[in-house]
Amino acid sequence: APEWDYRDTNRWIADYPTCGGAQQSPINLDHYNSVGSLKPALKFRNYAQPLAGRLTLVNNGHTADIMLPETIRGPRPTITGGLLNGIYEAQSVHFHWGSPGGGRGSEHTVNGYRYDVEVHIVHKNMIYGNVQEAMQRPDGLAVLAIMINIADFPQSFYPGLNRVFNTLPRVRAAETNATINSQLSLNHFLGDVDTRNFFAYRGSLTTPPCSEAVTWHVFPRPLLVSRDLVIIHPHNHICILFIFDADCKLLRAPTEKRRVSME
Ligand code: BO1
Ligand code: ZN
Repeated sequence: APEWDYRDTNRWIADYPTCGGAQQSPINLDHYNSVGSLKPALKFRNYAQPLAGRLTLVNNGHTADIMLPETIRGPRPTITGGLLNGIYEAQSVHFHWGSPGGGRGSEHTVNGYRYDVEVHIVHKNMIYGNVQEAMQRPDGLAVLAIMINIADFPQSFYPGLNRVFNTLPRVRAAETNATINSQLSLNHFLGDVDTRNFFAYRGSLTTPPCSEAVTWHVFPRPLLVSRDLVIIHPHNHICILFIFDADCKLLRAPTEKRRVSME
């Protein structure tokens, strides 16, 4: 059995005391309770760099995770700016989504609104040696959250996201892997999201150990993708799918809300 799951998130605190902390993510990002402040734009370096010949999509029992290989040819993709001090290197990409009939799947909400899918690009502060070490530091990690909604009339086509979603059926079972045989760059996960518009706040990992080590940048303007892009796993009862319930929301109440607008 996995060490934790989404069915009883109230138990997280018992096994991971940090999940009861005061700066827990996700939160509802509320314009009304946010503070607008001028911040430098987020800067993306090497986001167009091909990640590798092939990428491995892993069902780790909680999510579908893409670890970026250590042996990336060329320099590592990084981000700076926004609420960040320093340079943060991309480590992994994963997804949060809902179950059919079970509601939408984003973790963060904006003015109480939940999106269909939330993509997380996890970055590590360059000054720390690895993710485990960075997780112990308040400035250790930076996660970008890209929202996706299913739309009947999508505005754009996202071939990179398409290839990832098309691979999901091959990792239905926990602890299985599949190879994505195409050249992807991190730009494929950003799509054409408006990165000038973001909420930024200091919070935590959204799952155990819930370390309060994450500076979040959440882009509220969703990518619109076509239904057939994501409904390729119609009766998925595997553990990588989850729904947030009321208890979960209560448990992980908002603690800090700050809106940073670049406009
Ligand atoms: S999230 O972005 O807040 N949903 C999030 C939640 C948990 C993790 C990462 C991001 N966990 C950590 C694992 C590490 C792993 C790292 C990078 O993810 O605890 O073992 O190296 O994927
Ligand atoms: Zn996540």
